[in-house]
Amino acid sequence: MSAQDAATRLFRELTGRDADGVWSAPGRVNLIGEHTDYNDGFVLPFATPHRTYAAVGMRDDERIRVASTFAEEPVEAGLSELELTFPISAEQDAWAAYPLGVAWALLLAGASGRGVDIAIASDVPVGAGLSSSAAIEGATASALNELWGAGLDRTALASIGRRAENEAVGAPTGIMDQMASMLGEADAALFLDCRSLEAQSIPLGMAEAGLAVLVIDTRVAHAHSTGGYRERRASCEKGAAIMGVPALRDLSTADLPRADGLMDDITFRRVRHIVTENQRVLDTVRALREHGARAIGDLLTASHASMRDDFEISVPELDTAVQSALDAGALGARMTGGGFGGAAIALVEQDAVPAVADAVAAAFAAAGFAAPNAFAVSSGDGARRDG
Ligand code: GAF
Repeated sequence: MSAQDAATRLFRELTGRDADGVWSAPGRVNLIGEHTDYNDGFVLPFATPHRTYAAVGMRDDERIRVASTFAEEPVEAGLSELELTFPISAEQDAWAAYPLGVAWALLLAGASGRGVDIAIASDVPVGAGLSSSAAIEGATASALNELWGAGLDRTALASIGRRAENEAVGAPTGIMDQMASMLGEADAALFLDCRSLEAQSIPLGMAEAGLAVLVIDTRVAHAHSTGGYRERRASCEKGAAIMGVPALRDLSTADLPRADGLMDDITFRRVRHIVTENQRVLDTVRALREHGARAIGDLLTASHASMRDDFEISVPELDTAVQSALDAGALGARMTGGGFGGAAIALVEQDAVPAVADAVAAAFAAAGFAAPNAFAVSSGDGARRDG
């Protein structure tokens, strides 16, 4: 059964009636530009063909109820008491902070409306670093924006999703994932300036170039609400403060020698990753425009080396995925997303997809890692109404 049908069916089981509508939003693959978003920098993600569907209907009272195919029980709250709900401590209900957080953030932004029932189903792999969370946020925000007549544009809805993630879920993330999920376009990546939120669609032309993006899900679970992600963010803020700039976005590679003299080695390497990664995003956009997808492989691989050596957010499984894909002929490869697990991507010849996937699987087996899940992705559409 498709995820859309599963959401529609779950809604009927929950309420005994048909939903008022079905909305969906995709996950994202980040082509390049990692941890640059919360440094006011540049990113270049694209929307996945995998989507999350929300079948939604209005209620006659002021309550909100969310159900999903991946949870045993629905979670329910009064619209006026939503903020008392966060953080959700019961592990089995933690997922509900995403849709409930979106409703809460929309109400804070001035939306108003009656209660709603929401049934969610998804085919975005969870924990794979493809931002299944932004997909839930995007589908829910699109639905409530319409049903509550809030009239917010896609960029504003991305900010609603980010607020839910930061304040209701408690993950200190940037805006990249929500923007990619709301604004993605088929066969294009989204070149986003995370300071101005100005976004441009950059055609990828993968199929014309005979290339494919292979996602390699290492199956190493990751979370952004704790630990390493938060620490990296703090190091970036420290580096910017030492350099006397509002954000690391305001530094260029010419500033790095001065930075090196002013801060400890770890902070300097965190800063160097962000500064060089911003430059790599700009270089990738230029290469795509001037020469096409075949020209970006080395930039992807350089991005991975920077995350592995300077930002230190890779894990052995991600390094193995990248190296074995390159050894098998990939034009470039890098981990994608927040790191500490999740997925890598490899830019490969279309007809070499099975051979590269096999080579990566063999390298994982030889290293004693659990088998990875590799699949080719093309870029899909952003959030939309489906029914
Ligand atoms: C996660 C976060 F949610 C994004 O905001 C971004 O910081 C990314 O990690 C790293 O580039 O996906």
